[in-house]
Amino acid sequence: MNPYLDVSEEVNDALRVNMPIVALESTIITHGMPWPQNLETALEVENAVREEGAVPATVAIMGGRLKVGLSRDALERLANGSLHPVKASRRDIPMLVARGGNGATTVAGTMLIAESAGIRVFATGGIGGIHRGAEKTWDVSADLEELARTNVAVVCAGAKAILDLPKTMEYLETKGVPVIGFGTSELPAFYTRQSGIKLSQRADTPEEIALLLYAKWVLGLNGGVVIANPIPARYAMDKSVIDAAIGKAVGESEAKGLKGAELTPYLLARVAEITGGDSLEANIALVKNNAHVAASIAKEYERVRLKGEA
Ligand code: PSU
Ligand code: MN
Repeated sequence: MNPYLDVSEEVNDALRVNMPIVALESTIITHGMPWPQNLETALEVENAVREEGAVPATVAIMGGRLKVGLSRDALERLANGSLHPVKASRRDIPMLVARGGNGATTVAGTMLIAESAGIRVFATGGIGGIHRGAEKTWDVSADLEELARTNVAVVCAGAKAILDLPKTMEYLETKGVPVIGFGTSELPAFYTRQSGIKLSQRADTPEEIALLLYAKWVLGLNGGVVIANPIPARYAMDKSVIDAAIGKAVGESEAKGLKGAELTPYLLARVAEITGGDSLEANIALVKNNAHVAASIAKEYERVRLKGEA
């Protein structure tokens, strides 16, 4: 057992009785959305998981402890910025633990902590990927490497077009990470339902996905799975509006010479500003939708797993 892990009582009970659990990340709260919508969204996303009969497990690092399952008070202190949490990916975790620091976990950080707690399903908004211009900058999110090695399924709305989506897909293919369209044969592009990129794998029910996850991990094929769930149609944005906003934000980031961990938060915040908050509304809707789908997958996965082990 990981001596730095603090699993909440609720999540611990759920693990003990094989209830479905959905991990949730915290960078989206601290570096992906403004206060106070970030706290409201974090609470609503937890509720979405509960509505499906699963238990939410939001992950963060507080006082050097790897927390799995946060109280409302802890969520609020993270969201309002009073803890000054750093964006915590795989590389940041040892230092935060050693120094008792506070961190909000990215997709990569959440995956590795979820796995160590025994949680296999995780819901978020969008994964990190290969940034535009990566042929010059080498900016490849650690999320992709984590997906290659850690046994957690990530339900997302695809990836934002702040990234180079074709390169991101090539990398996932190289690393053997299945990318499954949920009810779609095309990679969703976060704010819009379509990217023009065809997917090789599609599933139309949570059960199909659960069977695939079980097969993958029983086969000893370590690594994650991306479940790409399009934004609900009524919240999807106009492609020309969002493409223009992203183009502007990327151009500004290049002019400022931004790089490293600060780039993604900058782009997310600028796109929200440029669209006058419209993108934030879409973002909130798609994360909640992903939480519902992840919970239904977690339920099916528990059923399939318990049957397989019987
Ligand atoms: N993409 C989004 N929203 C987000 C992020 C990415 O559409 O909130 C966050 C996630 O936490 C993701 C991280 O894991 O940014 C990736 O950051 P980087 O590109 O620095 O690896
Ligand atoms: Mn990066």
